[in-house]
Amino acid sequence: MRTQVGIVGAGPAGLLLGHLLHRAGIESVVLESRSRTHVEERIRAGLLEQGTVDVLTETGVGDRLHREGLVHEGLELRFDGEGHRIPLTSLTGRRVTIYGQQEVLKDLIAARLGAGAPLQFEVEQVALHDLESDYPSITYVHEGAAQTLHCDVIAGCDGFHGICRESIPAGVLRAYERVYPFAWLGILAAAPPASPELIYARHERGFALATMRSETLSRLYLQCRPEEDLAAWSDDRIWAELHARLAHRDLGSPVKEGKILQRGVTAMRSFVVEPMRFGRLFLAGDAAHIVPPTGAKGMNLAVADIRVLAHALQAFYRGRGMGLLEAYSAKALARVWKAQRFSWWMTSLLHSFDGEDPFEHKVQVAELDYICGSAAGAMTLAENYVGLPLALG
Ligand code: RFL
Ligand code: PHB
Repeated sequence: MRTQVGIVGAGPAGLLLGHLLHRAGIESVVLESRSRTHVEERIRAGLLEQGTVDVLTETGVGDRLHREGLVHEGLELRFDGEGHRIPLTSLTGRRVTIYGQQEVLKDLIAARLGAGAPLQFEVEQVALHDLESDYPSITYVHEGAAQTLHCDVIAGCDGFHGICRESIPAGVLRAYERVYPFAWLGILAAAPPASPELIYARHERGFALATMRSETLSRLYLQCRPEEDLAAWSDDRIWAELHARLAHRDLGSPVKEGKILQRGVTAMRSFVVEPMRFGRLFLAGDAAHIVPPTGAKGMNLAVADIRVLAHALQAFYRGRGMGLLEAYSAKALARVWKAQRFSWWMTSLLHSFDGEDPFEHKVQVAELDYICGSAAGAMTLAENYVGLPLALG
């Protein structure tokens, strides 16, 4: 088999790349190791920057997102028992939208299969070859048959645990990493949101976040230990902890209880590899970088990488040479590092580290107070949260 671009992974990065290339008349094959049901039901990110919404809308996959997504113009920071609103839209002119990552994936999968473009689920033993030549290839097994896919370029969109990054010889990449001494316990509950806007709470007992998926579905997170045993968390314990951490001093807890539909623990890590390229292999999204979820940047960064990569691939196929592909890694990394910085900063601002150090607590609260009390402080948070501009160049 032959195609122009071989795409490994059908997450937001791989599926969006396939979609943008298809619209530009460039052929691709998307290979995914999991089943379609698994990909469409895996609950992960939920908050889309305006730039992410814009690219989905402009390329014809935004209809359901506009019908079902919840548009937000602000968020709340809660600390020392009080709430402070950051008016994102009046500060930046931009808005964010709550729409589950798996819903974005359903829309992209439907568009791709509707267009008859190749997307294979449940592929096994994926391996990359001849990355330093002009004729790279991907071998894999699908429905019991061994396959070879010859391509011009390979896009490594297979997430943090994928094989693409690992296929690059030792010594080529430099990795930068920070592992945090905590994790998030997340639940999805059949309950109305705690509040119409997200609440990010800093509390002595640990961070908590109240977000949502719809008017009747809440998504709630609690800071916990990295090795946390879910079995130790009864429903009652989860709700009690959410009430305690999200409570307002005078108004009490805004959290509304409901049946817990799903629960899980997510490790927290910052990770970047440089460069995001080896020969004809280009890494994008979580395959190249991970952020802690506090800044809601992971999926949005994957989308931004893909916009840069798709633009460079179009230039390549229009006969403009390798110039923009050569520049891809540096261009993507400039934005990646700003999102890394923001995610690390939001994480440091809102979590408790190593029990409760009273000095650290005071400094965190002073910084939160500054952000909420100063136009410059609020703007710093707002412009990063809604997403920094992306120039394709
Ligand atoms: P993905 O989504 O991990 O997709 C990679 C795909 O590749 C497949 N795969 C392979 N396919 C073929 N061959 C192989 N050898 C393969 N190995 C793996 C996998 O099955 C998968 O389908 O990476 P991608 O596309 O780069 O997208 C990244 C995002 O998924 C991720 O950054 C976000 O989910 C992070 N994230 C958030 N991001 C946001 O922008 N906003 C948020 O509000 C937000 N909240 C979150 C999050 C992540 C979370 N978790 C669970 C990690 C909240 C949580 C709790
Ligand atoms: C979510 O809705 O799942 C979500 C929102 C904001 C975050 C992280 C997760 O910072």
